[in-house]
Amino acid sequence: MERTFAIIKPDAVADGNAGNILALIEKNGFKVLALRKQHLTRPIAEGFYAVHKGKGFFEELIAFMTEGPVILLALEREDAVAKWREVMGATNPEKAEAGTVRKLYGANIGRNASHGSDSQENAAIELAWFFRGYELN
Ligand code: RTP
Ligand code: MG
Repeated sequence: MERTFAIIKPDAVADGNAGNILALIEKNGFKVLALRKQHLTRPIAEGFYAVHKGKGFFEELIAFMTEGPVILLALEREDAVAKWREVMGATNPEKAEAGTVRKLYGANIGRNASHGSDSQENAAIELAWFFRGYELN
């Protein structure tokens, strides 16, 4: 079994799409190990997205991720990292496959409804950034 880290981003939470996204997560065979609603502060969001610091979209990304509450998720499944990125679809909703989270609920490349770790290594780092070990069971 593999774990990944997911975020239902502020746009999707504000639009009332969190339940639909959770249903899609369960329909695709993920076990929700941990779940928490949280309004990210700037230091937490900047730490989480530190890899993007210096890029043109960084400020816009931090403003977006801190504009309202998100839902943080620890997910488990076989091949969880790749499978969750498949269920989310491409970063740009316009390029995402039909039926994916971003196609269904994303507005544009910035406001794209969800996050997913891009490797097993980053999944472990991101899970540890947001959850305590005892929460992951
Ligand atoms: P994520 O990390 O959120 O799962 O998304 P990703 O791997 O598909 O995309 P990544 O390149 O890591 O970008 C992180 C997030 O930054 C925003 N973004 N905006 N305006 C832009 O050109 C732009 N590019 C990226 C998106 O919210 C993206 O998910
Ligand atoms: Mg990424």
